[in-house]
Amino acid sequence: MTKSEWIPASAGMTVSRTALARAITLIESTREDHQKEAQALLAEVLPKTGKSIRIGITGAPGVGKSTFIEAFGLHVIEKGHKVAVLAIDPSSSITGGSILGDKTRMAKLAQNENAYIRPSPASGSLGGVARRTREAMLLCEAAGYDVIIVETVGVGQSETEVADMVDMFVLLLLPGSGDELQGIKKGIVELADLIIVNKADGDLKAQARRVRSDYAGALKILRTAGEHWQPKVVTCSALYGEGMDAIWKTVREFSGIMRKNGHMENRRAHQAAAWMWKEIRETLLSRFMHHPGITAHIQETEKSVLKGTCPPGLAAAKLIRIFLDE
Ligand SMILES: Nc1nc2c(ncn2[C@@H]2O[C@H](COP(=O)(O)OP(=O)(O)OP(=O)(O)O)[C@@H](O)[C@H]2O)c(=O)[nH]1
Ligand SMILES: [Mg+2]
Repeated sequence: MTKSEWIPASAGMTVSRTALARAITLIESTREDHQKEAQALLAEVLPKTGKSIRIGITGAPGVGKSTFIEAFGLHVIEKGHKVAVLAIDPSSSITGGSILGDKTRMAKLAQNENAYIRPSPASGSLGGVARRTREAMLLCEAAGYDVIIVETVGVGQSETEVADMVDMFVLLLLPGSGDELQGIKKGIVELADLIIVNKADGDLKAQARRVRSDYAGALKILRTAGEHWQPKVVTCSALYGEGMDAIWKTVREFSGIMRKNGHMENRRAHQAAAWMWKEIRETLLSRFMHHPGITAHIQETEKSVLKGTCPPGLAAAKLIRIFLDE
């Protein structure tokens, strides 16, 4: 990846999708030399990042995430924007398949020259997938995409990770009843900045409206007053492309409010700092687990803790001494 591909003077030239794809492949590589190159590239493009709205989308399997992203993405492109879609799926090595289906389900969007869809890596090491997604997001921004959509696929622990890397967290619901019935984990509703009841069409229309007012009521109780943004609940039909304009207006309203007074900047700064600490924790733990002295002693030490013959604190101290070579 050469500098000229990424910093094409100042003439407003855009980075090609091929160059972007290659750059993301580079950051996904676990090879040490690739990682070095990738980090250098990221440092280089950093000044060109941050000018987008980062939207996270979650919802139970089958709720219509892919259908929604296609309809919404095409709508936003029509308004003159460039859309990048990234998937995050820590469990994809187990569930697999999901994104392949997504590429075909988002066929129109995938073909649009103002869209870029990136499938999720097949597997991730310790926190690897989320890390790559964050970095891929920055690369997309540097390449001129100003609407970034991060989708959770599969049923993993990815919801909170996505919420931690985006500006606006969107939860898609079915016109059914109850969080548990919808397969939504505890605490996710509280994280949402926008709830969309999808499939508000045909026979389901009335029920969708009911669900909307139920959640609107629930959110009033959940979220405290005085926050910068009061979460909204809307209905849409991704299949028929209904409600996209209202949703895009809501996204713009959110973005406007959050940018005012630096709320968004502040949130991103905290996300970046948290990301750094996460990297430190994960890198240290990974080094620890691969340390020859640790691999030689970890099992017997853990056994002695399990048996109760060694206190956990002492066991940890011993292992850490080995790791630090003291
Ligand atoms: N009636 C109706 N059906 C919809 C709507 N949106 C999606 N569907 C249908 O719901 C099914 C699932 O849609 P997807 O977009 O694949 O859902 P998803 O959430 O991406 O599913 P996973 O990726 O498997 O988690 C498909 O058969 C869609 O055609 C809608 O607005 N109305
Ligand atoms: Mg999907």
